[in-house]
Amino acid sequence: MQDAFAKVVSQADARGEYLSTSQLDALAAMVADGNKRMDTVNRITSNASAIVADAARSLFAEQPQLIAPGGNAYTSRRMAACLRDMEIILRYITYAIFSGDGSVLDDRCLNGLKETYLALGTPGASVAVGVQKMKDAALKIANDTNGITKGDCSALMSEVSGYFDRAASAVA
Ligand code: PEB
Repeated sequence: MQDAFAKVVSQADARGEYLSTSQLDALAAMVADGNKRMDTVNRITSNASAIVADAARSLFAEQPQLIAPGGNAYTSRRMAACLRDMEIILRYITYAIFSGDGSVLDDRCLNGLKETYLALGTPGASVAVGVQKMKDAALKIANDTNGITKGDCSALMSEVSGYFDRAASAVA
């Protein structure tokens, strides 16, 4: 697990070089925009239950076979496991946003997840749809300009999108 700082340090160390100007510039920009990152993590974190529940509700409305008898989220036990999985994925995405680096998400959550779903007989493609729905909700909440000074968050939002896309494509 690395953050954006550790990553450039290990890249520079692998080449036996000092940090480059472009690396320093990129990190300086990240620090300058740090409040946007913290706000984004805070907003997603404090709305996590709603993000998960709404995405799951919408997934089950689109794919009712999941909650029909015999479905992969049928019975409370499987429903609970499903909601828990979505919550875990969202939690690791917030860690990646906070760190400015996806390695925590890759190493501790996504690595082997597709194989786990294959072994369980859980449809990874449906999990991916759930993740995309969480992405839409999270971006809406993170981008809500109500009550805050409006700034340019486009780069951060595309980074955030990227973590959700990475999670979705890892299980699909
Ligand atoms: C991954 N999910 C499940 C299991 C594991 C994970 C390891 C098996 C053990 C258990 O049931 O607890 N665990 C989870 C995860 C990490 C981890 C992400 C990362 C660190 O440690 N069912 C559906 C939907 C989908 C779903 C498509 C969107 O119909 C999920 C939610 N995951 C689901 C279900 C089970 C499961 C387990 C239903 C239970 C499977 C079963 O027992 O049949």
